[in-house]
Amino acid sequence: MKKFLFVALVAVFAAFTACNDDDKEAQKYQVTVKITCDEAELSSMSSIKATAVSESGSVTTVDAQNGVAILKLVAGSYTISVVGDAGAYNYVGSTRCVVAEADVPNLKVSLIKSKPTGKIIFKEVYSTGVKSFYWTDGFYELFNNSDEVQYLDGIIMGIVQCGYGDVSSWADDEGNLPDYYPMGNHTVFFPGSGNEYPVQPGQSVVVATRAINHSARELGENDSVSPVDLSAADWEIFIPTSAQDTDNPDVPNLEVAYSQFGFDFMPAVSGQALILAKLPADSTMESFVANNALKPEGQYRAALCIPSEYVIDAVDIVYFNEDLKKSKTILDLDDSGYTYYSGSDDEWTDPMYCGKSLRRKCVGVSNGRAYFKDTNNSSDDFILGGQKPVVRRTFTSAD
Ligand SMILES: [Ca+2]
Ligand SMILES: [Ca+2]
Repeated sequence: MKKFLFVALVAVFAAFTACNDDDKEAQKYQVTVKITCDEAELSSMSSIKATAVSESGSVTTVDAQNGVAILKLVAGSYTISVVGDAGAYNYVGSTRCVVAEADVPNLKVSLIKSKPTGKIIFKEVYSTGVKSFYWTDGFYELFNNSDEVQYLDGIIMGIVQCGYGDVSSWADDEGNLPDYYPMGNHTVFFPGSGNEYPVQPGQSVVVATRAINHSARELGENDSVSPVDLSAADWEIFIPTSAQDTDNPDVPNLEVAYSQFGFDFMPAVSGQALILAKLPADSTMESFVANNALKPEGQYRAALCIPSEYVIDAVDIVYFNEDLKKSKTILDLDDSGYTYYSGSDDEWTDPMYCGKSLRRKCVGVSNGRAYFKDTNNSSDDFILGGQKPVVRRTFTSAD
């Protein structure tokens, strides 16, 4: 029954999308977004953009004038995110909106100051795996998007617990997320005492779940070729307590900060949010973990809960369930939008084992060096739906 409902819903969305493309007369309704924040802050922003992402993934972006953005949208459910550009900072906010065949005259979005533009950021991530049930070919490419040398030492990478389409069990009764991120599976980090592992401006490092040539694996009857060779990765995630994990001795290993469960580093193959955080200068990893491993009432087991204040980059890769429900797990100040994998280029289908990656948009190339979009709004910063993964993808111009 659930399967039938899912197929029917996809068919409805497909018809809906086709109708929009073909019929220019499709009825649109006016959504008036009223942006609230401090007057002085408002005047510090050079531009404010409002972006609506529909349930089927179509994106509409408009500029706001005098704190008001007017979107023209067909009936449906949307996530509206607003980003104000104030140079080193952005101001961000988001809300949900249902357009039910009527104008929405007064949708309020209040803005908060987001994190500064990231220095070390996710450039490309790949964790969907390929058929059949092969998921150890994941990789995470991190990039120095700044103009100064940055250090990997003490940078933590982790997977945020989600509700698999429903609201996270860590949210309160109103659905509000806590100001920390509960980590699932394994949380890993770069070793080093502070400045042992530099990354030059415009350079990236590739972290492999397993640093082998996945495209050379022997295929069974229903298997697909993995799109990636990770034998020359810069770093490898090796879980010493896992009987199944393998260690390429030529590729240095990240260390494990905290383990909950799992054979290896494994975000859900349908998508799960990722964060990068920086160990505070006055902590060791042992003391940080001891102070932040929490088991609030109602939780099945303890988790490493990383306070948002230490997060340096986050991408809210949402997990859709069969009824196309989804729920953000990242706070607006770290990522006011969301992105997702899709198994199909036309409309959303479950991406598990589809062999696609998510990558950030390139905003320009200067003297051969690429710069990537980082407005803390992954609906706008990433290519939605994904594409074929490329390790160390090169750019000659902006997207
Ligand atoms: Ca591994
Ligand atoms: Ca290794």
